[in-house]
Amino acid sequence: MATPATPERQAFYDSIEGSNLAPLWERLHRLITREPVTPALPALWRWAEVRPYLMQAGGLITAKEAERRVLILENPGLKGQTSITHSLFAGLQLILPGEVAPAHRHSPAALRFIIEGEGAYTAVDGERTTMRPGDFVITPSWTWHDHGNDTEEPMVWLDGLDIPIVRLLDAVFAEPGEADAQAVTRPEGDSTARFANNMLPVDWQPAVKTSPIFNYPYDRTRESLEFLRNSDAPDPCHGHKMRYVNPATGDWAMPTIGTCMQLLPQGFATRPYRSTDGTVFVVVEGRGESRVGDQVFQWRPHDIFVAPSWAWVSHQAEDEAVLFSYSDRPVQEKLGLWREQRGNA
Ligand code: GTQ
Repeated sequence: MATPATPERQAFYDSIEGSNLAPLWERLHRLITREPVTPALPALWRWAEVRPYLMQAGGLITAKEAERRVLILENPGLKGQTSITHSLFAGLQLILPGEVAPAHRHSPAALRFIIEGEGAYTAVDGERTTMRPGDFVITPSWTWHDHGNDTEEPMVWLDGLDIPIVRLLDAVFAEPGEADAQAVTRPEGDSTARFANNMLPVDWQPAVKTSPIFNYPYDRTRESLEFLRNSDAPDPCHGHKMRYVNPATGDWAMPTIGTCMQLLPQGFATRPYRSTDGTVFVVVEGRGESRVGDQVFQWRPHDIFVAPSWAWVSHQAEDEAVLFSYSDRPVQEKLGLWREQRGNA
């Protein structure tokens, strides 16, 4: 209920402002809403439209000068805020042949979801991993990382970071590296051999909250989805949906960002679904359309779209489709805030 600001009340509000005081009753119902209210809007970025701009950026600035040559996917409801949802950042990063995005580290964590190109690397704390389309690669909080492209083709991936969360908490730290490319101290495949084959070194104890696997390759993800498609009925709201896990804990792969991959069979239409974690979707395979709130997005491979918190989402796959997604669900779960609702229609 609005409380009318009579001249007498307004004079009072004006008089207390200088003492750093304000009347809660003027604001309460905008703060404590019956259900989530977000300025974030549903939005779609078409690869066919974005890719030429990315290549144009490639001619304007080097990866070294830019430090990270990234076009921010900024939510149209959050202009100037450098974020795709209230809590998460998304950007498309381009590395051209021969370039290195120099080493640095920071407290915000990053995921890379590979879109185009094959064979460039990202290095994390002395180990390189070769990136291929559909791979999900993690840069945990406060780990040294640089990216390099020794191939003949441009390499593009989606960066998903928890920057807005870490900024909300005023816990951002960053440090530049001493050299552009960090020294390689472990052979490629080290983390996969130790942690990604359903085993862990016998006495190993996790020192951080992030998965010790730093590349979840697409061929293995795809193999699971393929199997599920052939053996299970699809979930009415999700199709066949899997979450990426930290094998040491069974928890999400990253402490602040939850990541999933889902397969929608050809012709499948999901029932509406909503949850409190605003979610970024990347189309990996197939064509289809998604209704997000009052918008309908037609999509094809490499398109990216965002569903704000508590907006109804339903998908319809024209061909068999595969969608990668990420959100702040692990944070909300830890805080006891996460909710979901399944619709019928
Ligand atoms: O690769 O380190 O998109 O620090 C934004 C900030 C990527 C990165 C981004 C970053 C990075």
